[in-house]
Amino acid sequence: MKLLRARVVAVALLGMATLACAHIKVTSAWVRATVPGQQATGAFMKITSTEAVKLSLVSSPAAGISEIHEMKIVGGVMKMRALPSGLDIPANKAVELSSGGVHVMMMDLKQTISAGQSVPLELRFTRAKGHMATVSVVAKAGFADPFN
Ligand SMILES: [Cu+2]
Repeated sequence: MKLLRARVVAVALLGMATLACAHIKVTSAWVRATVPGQQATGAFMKITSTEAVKLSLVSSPAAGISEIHEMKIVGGVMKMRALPSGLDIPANKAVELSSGGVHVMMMDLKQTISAGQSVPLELRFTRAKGHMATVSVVAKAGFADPFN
């Protein structure tokens, strides 16, 4: 009887842990390498989450400012602008940040980003009820997508 109860408690705890954790996965993260003097570049990746979350903040020690940008055609011209309220990541559906679409814009670069260099990024996600989840990513720098 005692053993049975212990097992029930363990299962209940396991269930809770699953609910409490968003299981956000970031893969294929890369940053476009820069040439000396270049002030800005883009970071790209794939994000999946088992629950709906919003990518709300990005930061990197390599850049003074990191923003989430979208590409939009305004008057026939492709323009970039910061997403004012972050990027929605639906549950169980991969969202790709790519050079032609939504991307992370890294500005006020601290130094040249050479191909092959590792660039740390910290992604902050907002979950239901305003809880935050932080995911640390090491992106690979290259002049082209190393995952494609
Ligand atoms: Cu941009």
